[in-house]
Amino acid sequence: MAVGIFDSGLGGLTVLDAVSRRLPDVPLVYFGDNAHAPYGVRDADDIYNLTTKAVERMWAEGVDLVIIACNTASAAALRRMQESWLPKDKRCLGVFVPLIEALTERQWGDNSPPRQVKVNNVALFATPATVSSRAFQRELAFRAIGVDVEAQACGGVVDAIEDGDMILAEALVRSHVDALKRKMPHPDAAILGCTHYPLMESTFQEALGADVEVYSQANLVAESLADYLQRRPEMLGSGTESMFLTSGNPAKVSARATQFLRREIKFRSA
Ligand code: DGN
Repeated sequence: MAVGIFDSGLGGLTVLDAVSRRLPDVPLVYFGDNAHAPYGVRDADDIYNLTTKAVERMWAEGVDLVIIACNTASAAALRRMQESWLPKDKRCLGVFVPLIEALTERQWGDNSPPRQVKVNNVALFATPATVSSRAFQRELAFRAIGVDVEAQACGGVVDAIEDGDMILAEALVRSHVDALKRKMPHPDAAILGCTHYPLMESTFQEALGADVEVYSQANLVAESLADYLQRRPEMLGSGTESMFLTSGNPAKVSARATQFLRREIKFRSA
């Protein structure tokens, strides 16, 4: 039985890459909803409908556990999916909780009351839909008190990366960091709350300054999945090859993914 990794497009390959390095024997089924990307500017109902449809498609490949690697879908749809849609024998895990557990120095599944943590001022960089959902702040409030979060919607960055225009992406990141700093001059931690932003991590770090700790998701999600599978080995099987599905044009998506990961990736039509 494979583990599914869902993203609105190619950004989730940063998570797939980290998971396959951490858990090299676990077969993965990746679904990129490239036909409908980007999600960051869609409304919550739309994101919910697209995400549930994609997860159902992954179930058809025998996947019982899906990582919703897309922050926008994790923010706008995951809670609703878990509360009113997901059958008992299926699981969907999001990408905020591992990040917040790292930020608040908690172990997986620690449900003790919220408490004071080391960080006081947190800058969140994410898509407009993630920022307006306030899902990050909600999940953080379950675990920590006294943390001030300033969120910056980073319009345009995902499109620039998807288009391969890294010069534009860099300029946009710098201007979003400047905008954030006008609202919060001295953050002590920064969250890259979008699958694509690890590709710009050095630009974020440089623009923020060396004293700001930048939290990027991919490795934290991989670590949290390894931990989860150790506790829930029945969610895991072996034997199948990894598979890449897209709702978009497989030839185009494969070419872009191969560039992205610097190894050959072959997508097939979902
Ligand atoms: N994958 C999305 C996210 O992590 O928020 C970014 C791409 C998008 O659909 N906007």
